[in-house]
Amino acid sequence: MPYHLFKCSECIPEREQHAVVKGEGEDLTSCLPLGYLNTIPGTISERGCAFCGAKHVIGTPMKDVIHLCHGPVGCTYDTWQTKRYISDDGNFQLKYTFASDMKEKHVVFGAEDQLRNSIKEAFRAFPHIKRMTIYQTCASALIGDDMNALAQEIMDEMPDVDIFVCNSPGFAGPSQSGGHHKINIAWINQKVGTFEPEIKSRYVINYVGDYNIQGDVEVMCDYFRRMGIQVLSVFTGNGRYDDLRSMHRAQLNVLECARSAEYICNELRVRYGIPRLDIDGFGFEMLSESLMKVALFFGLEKEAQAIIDEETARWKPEFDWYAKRLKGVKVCLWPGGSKLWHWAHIIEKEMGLDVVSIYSKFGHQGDFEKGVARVKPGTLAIDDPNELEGLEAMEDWKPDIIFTGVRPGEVAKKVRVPYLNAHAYHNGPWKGYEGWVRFARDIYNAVYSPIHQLSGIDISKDDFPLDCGFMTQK
Ligand code: CFM
Repeated sequence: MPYHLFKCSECIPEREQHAVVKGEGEDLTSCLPLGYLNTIPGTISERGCAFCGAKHVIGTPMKDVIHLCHGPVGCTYDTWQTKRYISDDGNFQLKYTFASDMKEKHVVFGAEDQLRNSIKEAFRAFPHIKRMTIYQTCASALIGDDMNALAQEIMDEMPDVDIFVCNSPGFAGPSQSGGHHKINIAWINQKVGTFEPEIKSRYVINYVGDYNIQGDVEVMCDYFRRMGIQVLSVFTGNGRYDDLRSMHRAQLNVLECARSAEYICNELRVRYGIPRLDIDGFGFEMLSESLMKVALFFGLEKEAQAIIDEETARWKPEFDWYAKRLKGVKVCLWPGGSKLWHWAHIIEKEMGLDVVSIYSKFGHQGDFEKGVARVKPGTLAIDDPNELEGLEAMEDWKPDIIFTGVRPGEVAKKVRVPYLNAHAYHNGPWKGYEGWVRFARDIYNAVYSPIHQLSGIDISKDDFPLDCGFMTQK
């Protein structure tokens, strides 16, 4: 058995089936870690909750919308500074957060009046915004406030506003992934088909599962537009609420993050017959193949080839400069979900990095299947890791850098392993040809920065060496 039990988790033996080391000639059936199960009591999970997956990952990137939490004000925490899904209309959705501000008395006596007042107050405060999403939280779900009825009441009273209700409390799944599912289905049930768009091209797509982290969506949509394609809606980065109501009118769903948004694509296929095409915006080769796949669907191969040639010529030389200097750098690829397989082999193939470990906080077994298939023997794969396991893995697998989130990243810094923010990026966007250069540059800067060596020196000591001997720039 290739399972790996961390020393620090010996007291939680169930953890053993959540980590594997890929063996020589292992086939996937015997070396997949378990995934998408409830976190084992006693292990301190790094996962988010189902509310977070619905609101903070998928809901809030929608731009022209008041996003209101029906719950305690603390549930609104993720906002400007913690999320980086920018929009081109002044970042309204990041700058302002709204909550009905439930208190103990509301838990006892109900919070529907409080919510009604909050909705009206928010629309009054921002009269130019006519769209709203309301998110259920654990507190409001437990007391059973009927948010759908209330939203309908307000829409009847204010005919120019439209409200979407997302019932995905924190406990509605083992992780944020449960919330992705809930909001996908809620959106297609409540909103798709309720708005008719203006069709301006013979080629019309929805671009799905991209949340515009530091501008990813802008980069990708620029390629589509240059091919003559109309991007009817983006689910949901920099997306407009009414555009997303008209998703049923696209000819093709182009899906980037399958982990978080395959559900709505599958439903659009079943209900409206719109095919789903999975693509990949990371890496020169995968991006070029993706653009060509979209082009083949519409017969736009010439247009796609022109973009591929132009962008490759423009960005490849700079990329190569970094790739040469990244060869053999050992990486722990520790994101939340799909980046585990989006990046695993392409950073090895194109940048020469050496992936020694992959993990996912909430990936399903299908994600591990794709991830483990793409790494070499000897690689450690972990599902839903805890902080101590991360530390032990760094000690045993000795990465030069880890790609992960802020919390595990701060832990890595303490043991002087540089980290890059795989979620929000350092200097993104990282998608697209230009983005791939930015990613390589960020890795280069992290790996070759002397700061991690310098931080180990005790400057209070008399024998503090003036020549610190840190890695010199190549
Ligand atoms: Fe998809 Fe995402 Fe990801 Fe994800 Fe996320 Fe994210 Fe992520 Mo952070 S939707 S699965 S829930 S690509 S927020 S934009 S970076 S963990 S790997």
